[in-house]
Amino acid sequence: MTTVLKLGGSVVTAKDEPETVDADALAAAADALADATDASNDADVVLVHGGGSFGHPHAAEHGVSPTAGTHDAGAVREIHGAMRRLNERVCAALGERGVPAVPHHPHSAGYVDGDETLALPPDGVGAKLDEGFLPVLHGDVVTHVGAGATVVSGDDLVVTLARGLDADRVGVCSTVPGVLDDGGDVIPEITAYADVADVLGGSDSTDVTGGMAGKVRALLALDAPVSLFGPDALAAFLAGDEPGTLVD
Ligand code: IP8
Repeated sequence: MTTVLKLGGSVVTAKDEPETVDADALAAAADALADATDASNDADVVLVHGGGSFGHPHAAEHGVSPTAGTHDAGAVREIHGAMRRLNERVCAALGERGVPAVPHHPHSAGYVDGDETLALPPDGVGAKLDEGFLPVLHGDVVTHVGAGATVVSGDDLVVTLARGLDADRVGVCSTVPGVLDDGGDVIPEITAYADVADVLGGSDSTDVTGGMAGKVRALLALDAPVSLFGPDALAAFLAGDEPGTLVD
């Protein structure tokens, strides 16, 4: 049973404080992962975390995004360096609790090819799982053919990894308890984009501003069921429940 789990950057960092971990939130997430895994990661969990107050401010400062690249190597080092620092903190929090967490940096392991596709060989991640490690990936800045380097989000990594590893379950933990309807209630299940087009908007332009539309579309295309939930439901998800919104 392979599970790909994304922890949103805003879950584990203090959003408005540059390069600041939300220590309580990270501890709570690490506790939940420690309870659900063992010292040899027999549960085959792959963790991906977002950028929060580490990667995003540096990316914004240099004008780098998924669609705007840079050839400035210093900018690349700065953005990637910030993400490595957060990754170290996440791995350390897990390691302190006996979770066999090891880093897997997308900047070194992958790139975006000429077809705008994220090429991240799943074999390296799979080998870590086979050896009993819990790979911890993160949103990053990666080489982008024809554009220098661009930002790849944790959400993109989740989709690529879930497909490449043939994951059985996917979880996306953010600060909201699921996909919300117009009244602010959690939509329990989404099986087709048409079901939620009114709420999420039909246009791709929503995605550039961080909307849910593109995310839900990409997750619907996966074979594995995906749960979108808030931090309070992380333990339940890891225990096998389907909290929040199920995209299937
Ligand atoms: O927070 C972004 O990852 P995300 C990573 O998952 C960087 O979108 C480098 C800003």
